Amino acid sequence: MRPSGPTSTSTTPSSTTTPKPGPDLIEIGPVEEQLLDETKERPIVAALIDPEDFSPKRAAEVAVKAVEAGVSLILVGGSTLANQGRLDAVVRSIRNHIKLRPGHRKSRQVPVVLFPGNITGVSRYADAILFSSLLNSANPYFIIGAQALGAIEVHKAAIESIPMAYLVFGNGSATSFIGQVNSLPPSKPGLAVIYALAAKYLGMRTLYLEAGSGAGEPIPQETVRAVRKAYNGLLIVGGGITTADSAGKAAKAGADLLVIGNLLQSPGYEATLRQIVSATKRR
Ligand code: 1GP
Repeated sequence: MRPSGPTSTSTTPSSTTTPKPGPDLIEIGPVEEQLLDETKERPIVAALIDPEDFSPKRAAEVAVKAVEAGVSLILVGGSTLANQGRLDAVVRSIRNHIKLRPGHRKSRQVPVVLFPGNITGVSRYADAILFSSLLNSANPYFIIGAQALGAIEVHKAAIESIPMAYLVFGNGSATSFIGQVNSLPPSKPGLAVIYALAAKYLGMRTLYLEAGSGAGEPIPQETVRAVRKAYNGLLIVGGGITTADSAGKAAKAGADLLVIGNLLQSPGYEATLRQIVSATKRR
């Protein structure tokens, strides 16, 4: 459970119609509110679908199975996504299939949220976007350049934006290569903590600790635990989580949201996903 603090308070919509400087401009939207609410009780799980790896039809099939297995969120994105039309098609297909399942109330509430790796990662069909800054990139483009270029699309699409700090650990992942990352050593918790504190003081309400898709080892428990102590916003952990054991460890260390990507491409992933979801309940 998150330590209590200012980042977990909810906001009330203003009664005036004209936006004014202050908290209204960074209002917590319904998707973020839902995530904060659900993670008050226990950690939750997200299924990550990369449109480069799934056709729109297959993406929807996997998303529906993931919801049946108990995930609370569908993330859509990837490091090398170039085709925005493909992204739109995948997001629409997932949304349509999740919505169209009759009598399945729970699945209707599962939001589809963008997890962009670049300016091509914006789709107006999504419920929200993790509007992230790759804080430990050596290239300012990934810290603020892409965000400035992509912001107008997010504005036009009028989708909910969830401000997020993104930290990438280790070498060898597509994320660290594409993002020109000054990678954090996974077993140096102190270095992760100073970035987590910077994220907190910059007002970023969400922090994602990323080991990289397909990582041999997830972020070590000691590192997640140290970051948890320093940071009271929504803490996301992903990369290399493929078993109930590794999911349970991340949950016990204090992660609020676990992201599962690669596993969704393995035969029999549904059963493992169910075990992962139930392992996160035992913090
Ligand atoms: C990648 O953290 C996510 O951005 C998920 O990683 O594909 O290893 O599950 P995996």
